[in-house]
Amino acid sequence: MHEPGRQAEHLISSTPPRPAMDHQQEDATSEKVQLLGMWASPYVFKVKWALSIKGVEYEYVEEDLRNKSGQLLEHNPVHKKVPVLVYNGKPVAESDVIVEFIDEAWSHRGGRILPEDPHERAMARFWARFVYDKLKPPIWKWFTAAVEEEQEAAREAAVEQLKVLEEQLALGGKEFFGGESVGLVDLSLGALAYVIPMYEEIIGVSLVTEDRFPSLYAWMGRFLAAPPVKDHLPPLEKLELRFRAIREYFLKNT
Ligand SMILES: N[C@@H](CCC(=O)N[C@@H](CS)C(=O)NCC(=O)O)C(=O)O
Repeated sequence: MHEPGRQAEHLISSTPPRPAMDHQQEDATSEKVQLLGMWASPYVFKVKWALSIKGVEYEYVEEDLRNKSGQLLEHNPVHKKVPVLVYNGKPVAESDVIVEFIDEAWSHRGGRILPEDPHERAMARFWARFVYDKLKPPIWKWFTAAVEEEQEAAREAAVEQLKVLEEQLALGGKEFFGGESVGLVDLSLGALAYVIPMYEEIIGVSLVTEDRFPSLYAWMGRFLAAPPVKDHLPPLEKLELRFRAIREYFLKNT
């Protein structure tokens, strides 16, 4: 029998581990880090890139989301979704929460994911949310719309939000939203660097072109080539097949 209240309490009240790098000497053998994920999930990749920035070793556990494991249900009883990071048996769920946990738990190792300055940190969180709240919905709508007018309206809506992001990146004048290296906003936007070209290919319409969005276009290439990212990408051909199937499904069923 599930006891959602008790399980949620377990998730919320778990004592957070000491920052891993509080120890004078790192004892990697005393740390056990597991990541429950799914090969195509952009949320999981966000966490993989964050772990890569910090150089954290971990065991990756692939979940079958149609037949979720007892471990996933136990560790994320509220949402029952991946990713879940399990640090010495203690679970952390929700990718944004996990990324911040990683930045804090291994604060003295690897690059910073969130800026040190509180205002800059707030701004990074703001733009990371912008990506989820304002940018991803019209892009997904553009990809899945079956009716041409709806698809065009979604494309225009996505272009408006992309303009905002383009301006923001150009204003910063840096390689990444996080400055000279990949940070929170880059991680949140990250999967779009390979997803948008796939959508463009499948639909046969371009969205982020070099002439329309020069800064974003250059960022996409830089992000995919960045050291914490380039060796941790999903199998792109398999992913494209999956997206083709998803688009077929929406075309048939809407
Ligand atoms: N807000 C969550 C979203 C995670 C999410 O949607 N995960 C999907 C895979 S991409 C999942 O586990 N879906 C299983 C389900 O909905 O049952 C996060 O940021 O971690």
